[in-house]
Amino acid sequence: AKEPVRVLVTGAAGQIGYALVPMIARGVMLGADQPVILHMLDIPPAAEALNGVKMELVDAAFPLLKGVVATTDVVEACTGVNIAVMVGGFPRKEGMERKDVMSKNVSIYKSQASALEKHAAANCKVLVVANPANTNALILKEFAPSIPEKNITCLTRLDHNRALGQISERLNVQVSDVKNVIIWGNHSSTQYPDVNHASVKTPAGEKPVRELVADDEWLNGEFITTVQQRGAAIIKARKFSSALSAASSACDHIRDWVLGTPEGTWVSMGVYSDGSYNVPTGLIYSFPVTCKNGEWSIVQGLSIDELSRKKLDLTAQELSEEKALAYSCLS
Ligand code: NAX
Repeated sequence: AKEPVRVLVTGAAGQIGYALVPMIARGVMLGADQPVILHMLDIPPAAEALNGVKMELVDAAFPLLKGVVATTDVVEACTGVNIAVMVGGFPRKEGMERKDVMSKNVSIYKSQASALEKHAAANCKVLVVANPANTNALILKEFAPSIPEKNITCLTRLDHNRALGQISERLNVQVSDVKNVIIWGNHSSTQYPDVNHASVKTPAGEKPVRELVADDEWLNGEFITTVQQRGAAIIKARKFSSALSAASSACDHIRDWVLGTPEGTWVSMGVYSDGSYNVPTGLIYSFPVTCKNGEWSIVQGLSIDELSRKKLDLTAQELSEEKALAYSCLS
């Protein structure tokens, strides 16, 4: 039998946490044959709710779940973890300045970075979900210098999956037959959902999405804004932000990272830029990646047309500004 893997979920008493922990305990993240020990962290005001989640995990009698640590102590939460999914953060409330929200998150991610660096298992893989996801991940990277930068990522898989979903609905095809969309840049409304290299499996072989949709106006307009603003549309409909889709996408992100992407398929992950596609280094930016043996690599050599170039640069610009704002909160 396999040794259990320790998975940390911060913000585990929140909405995404509540959807995510049962998925992890059922093997959705790491496979149906992989036992897990869940580490759940939240803050003291949520301690009682967190304990309620722990009670439900016990009640669900998940065969793969070999233990649960539910704590408000960040050191206890981080100790020995192999995977860390960072969902906890300070939400933007009405009337709050961007800088104030950033400042709260910078201080959270700075201290959690140190705890992970000191106490997590060697080679711990980190996924930041909490917004501003890219910049929180960057702060975590900066303050955990001994964690390899390749191990620190942020979630844009939800945006990627939303793009697959929109194409599947439009063409009335199975979502599992659509692949290789790309989310470039920030997990924000400046992200660029790109279908220029995406394809659909048809009885006549793989066909480009552009050819099948045959409506560039829709692909360059409404499709992009729908994906960019899907989070807001969910809040409007549900009165709460995306939770089950965020949790499911976080599982997809980690599963593909650990177990590998299928041959011929890439996914989108926010990773530390190495300058590929002339994206500035020093940012956590969403790229198309393939994964093998527990490591991601950026897909190289894709053609970038003029419209795409502008959109790649615009979202990079926003990330540079967020980075500057985050740094201004450090002093
Ligand atoms: P909730 O407010 O329901 O849950 C957040 C939880 O984090 C709360 O239980 C809170 O007590 C806890 N928390 C706050 N500070 C903490 C700290 N220092 N340490 C540990 N826990 C802490 O939010 P939820 O809807 O679950 O969303 C969580 C985060 O995900 C938000 O930042 C949200 O903006 C972000 N999202 C990111 C997405 C992505 O694709 N990257 C999509 C979904 C979501 O909007």
